Amino acid sequence: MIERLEALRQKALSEIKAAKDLDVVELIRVKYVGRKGELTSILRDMGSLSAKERPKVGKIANDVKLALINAIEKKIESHKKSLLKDDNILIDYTLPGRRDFSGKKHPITLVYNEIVEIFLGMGFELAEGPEIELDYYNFEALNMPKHHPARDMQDTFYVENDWLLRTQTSPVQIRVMESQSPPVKVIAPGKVYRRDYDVSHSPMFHQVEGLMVGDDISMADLKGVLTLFLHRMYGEDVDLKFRPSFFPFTEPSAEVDIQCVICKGKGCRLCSWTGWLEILGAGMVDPNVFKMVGYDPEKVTGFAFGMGIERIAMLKFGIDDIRLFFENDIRFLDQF
Ligand code: 2U9
Repeated sequence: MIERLEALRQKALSEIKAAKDLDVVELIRVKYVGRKGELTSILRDMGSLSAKERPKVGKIANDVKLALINAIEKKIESHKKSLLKDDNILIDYTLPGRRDFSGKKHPITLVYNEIVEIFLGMGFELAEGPEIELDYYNFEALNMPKHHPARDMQDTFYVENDWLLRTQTSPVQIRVMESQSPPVKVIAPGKVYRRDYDVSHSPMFHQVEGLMVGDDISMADLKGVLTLFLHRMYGEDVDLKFRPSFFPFTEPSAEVDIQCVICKGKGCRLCSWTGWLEILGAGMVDPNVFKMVGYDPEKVTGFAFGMGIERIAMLKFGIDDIRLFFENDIRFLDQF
């Protein structure tokens, strides 16, 4: 019986080796190790062996079976590989393709770019500056001397000594005015930092501020620029309201409201039943700010404005929690 097994091993292995395609390999598998195969029938005959011989023959029979199965698997693998290499025969073109995720721009980037494009279209130039700033540029030069109460309003991240994380992008405009004479017409977009965290505040958020300085720049110019901007952003038909406000760096100052994006002015939870949503702040540059940068407030006038990009985006897309922008949940980001 051992001889029969060895002969079968040799014969089967050489047949496997010579097989030209996978159909032949399958036939060989059935012929030798299938339920009615030659090896199976030899194993069935083991009942006639003596108790002494049975374990020895059984082990050899098992070895032969494993060797054949092994050789068949190897043959199938190498056959598949060679087919793939040769002419891609094994690729089933009818299978649905694997869909890749396509990257998308973050909603804040989309709105950021849109805002910048609108102001570039009105002739503003881009200005940038450091996020770690000197106290002087963030506060002093903007008419907020030490112990000014407005410094408390903007809870600040201090780095060390006079260094801090800017709480607004206004220091950029101070640096621009220090380095060039009027006229000035710039926007300063970028990251700002405040110690605040809830549904409408994030410790890091984005602002776009604007500054236009020259001869005879008036509140009417400010109103014209902001009206054009908000109509481009939210549609020509949206109503606007300019109302008086106060900022240390502008005098007079105004806040601008847009008609509620949800109820269109009728009154709802989002607008606290007023029909209006606060969207940005603005004003005429305070003469003290001009003095700090060496501009003569008797000769030049200018307007400035500031807005939070997250707020602009929340009202544009109807998002009620600022934290969604920073959690990076694909299900949220995929919608834009
Ligand atoms: C210079 C002079 C004046 C920038 C201005 C605002 C009004 C304002 C807020 C909007 C929402 C900040 O992100 S927010 O909380 N900003 O209301 N910003 S005027 O005024 C300047 C800037 C630079 C040299």
